[in-house]
Amino acid sequence: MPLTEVSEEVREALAAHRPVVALESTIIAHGLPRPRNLTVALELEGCVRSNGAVPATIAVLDGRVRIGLERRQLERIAEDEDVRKLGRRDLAPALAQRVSGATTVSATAFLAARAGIRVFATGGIGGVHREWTHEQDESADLRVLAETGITVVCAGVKSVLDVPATLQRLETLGVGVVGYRTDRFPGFCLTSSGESVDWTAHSPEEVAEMIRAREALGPPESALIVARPVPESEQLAPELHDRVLGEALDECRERGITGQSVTPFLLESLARRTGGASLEANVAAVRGNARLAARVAAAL
Ligand code: PSU
Ligand code: MN
Repeated sequence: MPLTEVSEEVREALAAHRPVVALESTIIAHGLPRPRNLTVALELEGCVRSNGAVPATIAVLDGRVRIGLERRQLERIAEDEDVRKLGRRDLAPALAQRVSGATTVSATAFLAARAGIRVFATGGIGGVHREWTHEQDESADLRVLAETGITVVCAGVKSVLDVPATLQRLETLGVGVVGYRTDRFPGFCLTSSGESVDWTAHSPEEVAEMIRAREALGPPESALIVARPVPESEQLAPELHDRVLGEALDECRERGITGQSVTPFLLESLARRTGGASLEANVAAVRGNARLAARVAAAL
């Protein structure tokens, strides 16, 4: 892969078929406030390591794709305000213009799969935004997950989205959805979105068995979502969530926020309106996902 640099640690792990877990960087640069974001980024890598896998945080630095970041590279992503948000379609212009950017789920899943990484952990994936009948906004994450044979461990889709519509899209796109120890689809910073899932896995080994079965059917053409709920003790209080979400959506509309800024704005607005409680639930969810992803990768 030209223009791509895989860290020595990740390269060696992949060559030796040792477990590797991809981590995205948009959540660090645009999803969490500074300076907490750097602490979380380091913590996530620690969660992956202590559960038996090598973390591969992915980003674009000075026009080169980096798979596996060193400490100072992670610091740049967390601290530099000029770091752009890069979806799958932004990769080529970003490389050509030698810029630095954090990769979203769509860009990370694409780059991870190309590098031979089979498991990826994040918070909540993107999806179909509420009021999509008026304003078309569907995350590029969905299209890429429809075309990328990777397993994504997440806490469902972000609760600011239209969850039923997103689940419908995932079905149409052929993306597998499995609840982890639950028959409810998780709600990102909420334990449950209220929607149900058709399949449940009860252990990392069982998830690994599903991945092997997928691969036995031929190279997987679409992603498998392993949806792990944040435990009730760590979730955002649902009444509080429902109360402030409407306000956050109104604020987004009133301020005319559109495109790539919508999701970071809504996450920030929710955190502000819940006194940081949504942020804590978000961090708890990602941490748990990183741990589970490492165990799944190790079981493979
Ligand atoms: N999960 C989080 N926080 C985030 C994201 C996921 O807990 O900030 C990011 C991911 O990078 C995801 C992106 O791909 O939000 C979705 O952005 P959009 O809706 O603009 O596609
Ligand atoms: Mn969007």
